[in-house]
Amino acid sequence: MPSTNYLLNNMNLKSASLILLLLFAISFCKAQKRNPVPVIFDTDIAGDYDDVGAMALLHTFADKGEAKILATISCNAFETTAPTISVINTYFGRPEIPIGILKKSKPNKDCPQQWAQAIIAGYPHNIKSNSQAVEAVSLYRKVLATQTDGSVTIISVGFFTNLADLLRSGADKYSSLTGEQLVKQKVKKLVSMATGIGTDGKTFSEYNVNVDAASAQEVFKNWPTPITLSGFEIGEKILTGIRLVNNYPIQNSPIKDAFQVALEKDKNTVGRNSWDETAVLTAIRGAKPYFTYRKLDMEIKDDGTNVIIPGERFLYLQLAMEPAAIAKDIEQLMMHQPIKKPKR
Ligand SMILES: [Ca+2]
Repeated sequence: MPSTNYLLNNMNLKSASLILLLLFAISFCKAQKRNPVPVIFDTDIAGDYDDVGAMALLHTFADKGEAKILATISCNAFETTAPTISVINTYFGRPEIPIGILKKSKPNKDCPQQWAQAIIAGYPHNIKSNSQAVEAVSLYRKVLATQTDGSVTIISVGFFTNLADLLRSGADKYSSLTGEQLVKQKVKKLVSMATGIGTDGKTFSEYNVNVDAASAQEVFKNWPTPITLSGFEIGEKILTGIRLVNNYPIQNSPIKDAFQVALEKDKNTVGRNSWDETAVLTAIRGAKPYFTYRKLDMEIKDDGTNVIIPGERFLYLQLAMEPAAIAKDIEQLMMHQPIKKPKR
């Protein structure tokens, strides 16, 4: 039979080991917890509703402490875009996020399925018209000027109009730097849903690029930070929205309503392609485990066609999992409910 002393010593040893293990676990968890990614989100939200899914993902990541949304900016002059962004920011309890818009007449791409008009009519929002939103480039400059050097991720899921205008901008009251210098100093990376690789393995004409090809040409040539591209063929295969609209416990959600209206209008029973959601997912969580990268370079022709050329300027996503498995995870994030739901 062991002596009392032996038992006490043995217990102390066990307790000490347990405490050490606990301390190790705590420090490991702390090391694992990353700081939220500061993001400026640029969208053409109207012509398609994957932008709605992308905004839902972004706010979900903000609720989880993985993203900090610095500004939400429209690159589409169509009348519903700033109010739509306001509806979604308000729904997720962040009505204070600055909203910008290009103060130009083009690009102007409407909302054929009328989902934007439906959620603007049905949900509270501060920005009632595009004229109430801030001019896009001045908002970019104002926000970037106050951020830590090399910290900001820009997610672009629309046209390159604002980004080209930002590069071309000159000193103003927010910064003495040119737009290109300001981007170089403050931006960590640009993640964009744009371009594609067609059946010839080389060329494609993708909407976000060809709507304003001149701006895309400028950004692809002069943008001074790393660029990640989610090409057309990536999001095309990832279908989401059906589980969302069939999720009965989700009520009074502009995200669900937008998908419901649009899917019905399109007579779509399989789900919408998740182009823009892939850009947000990659920008915040990185490529793994869903995607891998391939390094390549591209040139944008005057008509907006992209052509692969020798070089390694861009990180280009490639699928690393079955699209259905990626869709399941994306849709789960799209079904996240706001933690600060506003009163209706
Ligand atoms: Ca888009």
